[in-house]
Amino acid sequence: MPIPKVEKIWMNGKLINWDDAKIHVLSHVIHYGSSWFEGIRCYATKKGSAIFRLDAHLRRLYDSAKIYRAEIPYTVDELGNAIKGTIKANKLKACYIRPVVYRGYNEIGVNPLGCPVEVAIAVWEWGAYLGADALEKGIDVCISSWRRPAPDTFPTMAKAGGNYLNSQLIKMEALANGYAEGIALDANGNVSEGSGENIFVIRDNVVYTTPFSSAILPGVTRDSVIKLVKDLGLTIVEMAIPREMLYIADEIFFTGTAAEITPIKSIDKIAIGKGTAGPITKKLQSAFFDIVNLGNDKYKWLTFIEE
Ligand code: PPE
Repeated sequence: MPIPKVEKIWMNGKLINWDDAKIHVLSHVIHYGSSWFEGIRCYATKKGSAIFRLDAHLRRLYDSAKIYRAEIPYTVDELGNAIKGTIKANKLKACYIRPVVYRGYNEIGVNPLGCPVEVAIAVWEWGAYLGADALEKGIDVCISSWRRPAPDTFPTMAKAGGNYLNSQLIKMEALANGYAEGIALDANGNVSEGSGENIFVIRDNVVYTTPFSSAILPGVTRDSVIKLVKDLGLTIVEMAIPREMLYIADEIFFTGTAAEITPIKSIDKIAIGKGTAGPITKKLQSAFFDIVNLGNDKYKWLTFIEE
């Protein structure tokens, strides 16, 4: 789907026209993958437009840059205000927000330190990530033949553009084989995550998810769902998950900003549970959508655009 164009993009401190948001072909990021980004959703709640967990996403953006010794030339508050300003300027009620920090144009060569750290923020309307029926009926996925990076190769706690070459391989292979998404194992052969989602597995009413040490991105939705699981009075266990535990699970779902809470109905053509969204998945979906649709903010997760 082509990106649904809006009017303005925030780039290095200014709102400019969508078509003018360009960079030089010799920018460091193009050649060496030196970018860090976020995906954030703004929801049209019953109480007004609100950004979901803005602080957590901005924190991860600064963390990602720090891991790569890049200093973002704006404060957290400045970027938070820029995000709100970009949504307002484009008159959107609900949207996906994509802040991206990148090494720009100056020197060539691997060493990034001589290249400026630049920032852009784009917003657009983005519906269900894994298809219209996905949230309700679930999706068919496979285990990827591609693994997530070993711990001392690419840091997966950084949401770096370069990491998404690995994600692209996982996604393309899954699509080529007729699946909606792929799940990658980590370097030890334990379950890691999807190309753009974390994973939760339920068996005998216990909810399991993979730990940071399984080469995952520390998802903001993952963190939110862990809190929702605890509030439902259920047990959450973060542990290395063997591949075969997926096949014998009662329920499995993906979490992500784009994917939200998407049930998985089969893995490698083995039906999971009854082959539809299970009861705990449905409870968690309804707790999540109550917050973002109704604007019930008991967790202080929403930043309303108009205070
Ligand atoms: N793992 C990966 C690899 C990942 O990219 C995401 C988000 C997650 C886990 C979940 O993280 P969080 O959104 O904080 O709950 N993937 C983003 C990009 C998707 C894309 O195609 O672009 C997203 O969901 O916005």
